[in-house]
Amino acid sequence: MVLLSKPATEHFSSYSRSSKLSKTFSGIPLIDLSKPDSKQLIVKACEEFGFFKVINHGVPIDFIDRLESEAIKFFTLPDSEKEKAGPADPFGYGSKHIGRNGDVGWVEYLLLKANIEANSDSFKSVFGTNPDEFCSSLNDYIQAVRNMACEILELMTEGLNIGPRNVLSKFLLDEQSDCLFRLNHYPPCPELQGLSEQSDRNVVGFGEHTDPQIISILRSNNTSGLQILGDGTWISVPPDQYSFFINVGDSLKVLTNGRFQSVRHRVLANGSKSRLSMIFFGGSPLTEKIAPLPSVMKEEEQSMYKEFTWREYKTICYHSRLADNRLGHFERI
Ligand code: GA4
Repeated sequence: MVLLSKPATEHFSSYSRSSKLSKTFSGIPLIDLSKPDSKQLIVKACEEFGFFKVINHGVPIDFIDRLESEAIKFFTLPDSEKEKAGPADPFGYGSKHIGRNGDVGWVEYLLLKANIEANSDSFKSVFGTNPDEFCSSLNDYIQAVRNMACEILELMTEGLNIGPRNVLSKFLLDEQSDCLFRLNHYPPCPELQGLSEQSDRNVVGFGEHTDPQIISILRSNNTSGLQILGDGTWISVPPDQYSFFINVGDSLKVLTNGRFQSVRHRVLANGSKSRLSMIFFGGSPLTEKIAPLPSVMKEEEQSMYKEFTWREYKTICYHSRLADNRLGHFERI
């Protein structure tokens, strides 16, 4: 395995695991997209956790492998080369600093637009020695993952028994949809070298947060680190490079009037292995109102949220810290 370059550790929050409960939980909901009962199981997972794993997803392994090897080539470049694509504002290459409000993590990343008509040409100069291959593998991957995201959103509407079938997926299929794509590289952290994964020393790779968009589709290599918060307990998600992990975002929580949970999650750094993750964030057009779908509401049911557009929510997000409760601004008391 290529050992990728390392940022310096001194400013990272590290803490003892004993300060908060943490456990490995093999009961992460598993959805086989080829099975007829998947729609009911998806709804159950979204109501209980806001998180699940999918298999038989239809994304060709070749698309995943090609993009992964391009990402490794990128993160292996000297810092001076990678920095030509930065600093992330919010798009481009970033290292250690996440967002604009002081969050740091043991991570380097590329954040890109993934709108339907977005093209990755603006980053061509930094896509290594073969920019065309990077762009084409990125476009193939994003297209396949967007299709999977739409299929999952359509299964949700069937499982919820609401119509029309595209009432959620249409947000992602709109030409103006505001989708993002993120490649995160978590280098092995020297501070943790030689310590076992059971040790109570932790270094934060990406701090706890909920995703603001509708849905996030994550794929990582076989290195652990991802944790979700369930009932006040951090649950370690065993990595699985052949599957995808799905997060309900804050927008989907609102669209379902709080019926679905948007899961709080974080990534912890590893002492010996690099973690590489690829995340597609499916968001609606900026002008779209994010409010409970009328078909979700039972008779007399009131919206739990004040009305807002995706543009308004996004503005709040970019002025917040990772761990903030952004939806709190819009909750009706
Ligand atoms: C979390 C989800 C996505 O990675 C992201 C992040 C964004 C960023 O990296 O610029 C934010 C974060 C995320 C929410 C709060 C703000 C904005 C960093 C941050 C501190 C791209 C997104 O859309 O929101």
